[in-house]
Amino acid sequence: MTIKDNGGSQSPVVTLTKKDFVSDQEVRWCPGCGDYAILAQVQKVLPNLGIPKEKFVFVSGIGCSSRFPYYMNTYGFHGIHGRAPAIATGIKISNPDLSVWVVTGDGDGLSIGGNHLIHAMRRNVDIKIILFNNRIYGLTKGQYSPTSEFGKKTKSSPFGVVDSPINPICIALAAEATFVARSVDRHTDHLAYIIERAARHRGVAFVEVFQNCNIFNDGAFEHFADRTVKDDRMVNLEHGKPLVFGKNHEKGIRLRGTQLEVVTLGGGITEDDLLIWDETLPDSALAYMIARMDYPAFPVPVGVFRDVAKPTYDELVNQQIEFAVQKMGRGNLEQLLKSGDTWVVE
Ligand SMILES: Cc1ncc(C[n+]2csc(CCOP(=O)(O)OP(=O)(O)O)c2C)c(N)n1
Ligand code: SF4
Repeated sequence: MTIKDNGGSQSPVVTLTKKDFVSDQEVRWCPGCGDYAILAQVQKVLPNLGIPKEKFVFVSGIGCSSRFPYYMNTYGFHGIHGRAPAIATGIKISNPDLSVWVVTGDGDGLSIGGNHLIHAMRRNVDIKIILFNNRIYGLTKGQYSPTSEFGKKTKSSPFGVVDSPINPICIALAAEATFVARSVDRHTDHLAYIIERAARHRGVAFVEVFQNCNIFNDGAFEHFADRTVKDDRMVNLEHGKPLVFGKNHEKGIRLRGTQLEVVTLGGGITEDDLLIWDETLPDSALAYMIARMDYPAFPVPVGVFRDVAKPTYDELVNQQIEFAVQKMGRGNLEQLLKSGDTWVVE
């Protein structure tokens, strides 16, 4: 951290670095876990935001990923399973000037906490949610999660999973989250870009990160995200640009009627025929269709699916409180609880 005198009229300008966000706690994730890469990118991005360190708070639930707040040299709250969005909502409403982050896993956020996650998103609470999706329960040693593939054999599904997986991006879009994005733990530059975009969004920002659990689900994303194949098997959504992919930028995504299709450029097909990505569309139907694209029929999409503006829950709640205080004066909770129909049980 460096502190510069800015002429005396205002408080000094504080320049933070990645190191300022590294805590003194020993990191307890397994060597090689994708969580390290996500932690490193968050610590790298936060100093860019111009927000004082004491204004950040990281809230988590339970799981390997939920150990995250220990490793951040910021305020933090290792909460209860699946409830981080509720805790974060309370923090943001009562301290609107804080930058509030939720770190959750696919088990924490989509099994036990699915309900809480959906409501934080539909309310547009100004919090940033990073969902570490390793498609397995890591902390409890390898049971299947809501994002595990159909047929997957795990310790809790020895004959294969018989339920269909949740697509977290589709859930976020259906809940009308105002910022929805996806990245991959090892694509570090892309991940840093997405985290910074999420951080700068006003309103709820939901980011799914494909995260390798090298102990209980190693290589879950390798078949499309490995550096040797990703150009042909993934597509990066870039606002205002056509959906092009392939090692030589030779393939694209076209909208034909109500269906998406993969086309090869050339032979009469040009970039003008391709879908031009627009992350600001008020209707998320197209983003939903793109989110459903999956390998091998389609490239797996990453990037920003949606970025729209809407009043936030915390600002609306605080406006109502201000309005009520102006109209009726400051309340008294004790008196309120004892008012109206109350009984003494003896
Ligand atoms: C109320 C409650 N139910 C179940 C558990 C057991 N439990 C701990 S972590 C976890 C799931 C973790 O999976 P995920 O959120 O994907 O995180 P990961 O460990 O993979 O990062 C479960 C079921 C618990 N701790 N508390
Ligand atoms: S069990 Fe998996 S998710 Fe948990 S720390 Fe180890 S590698 Fe990471």
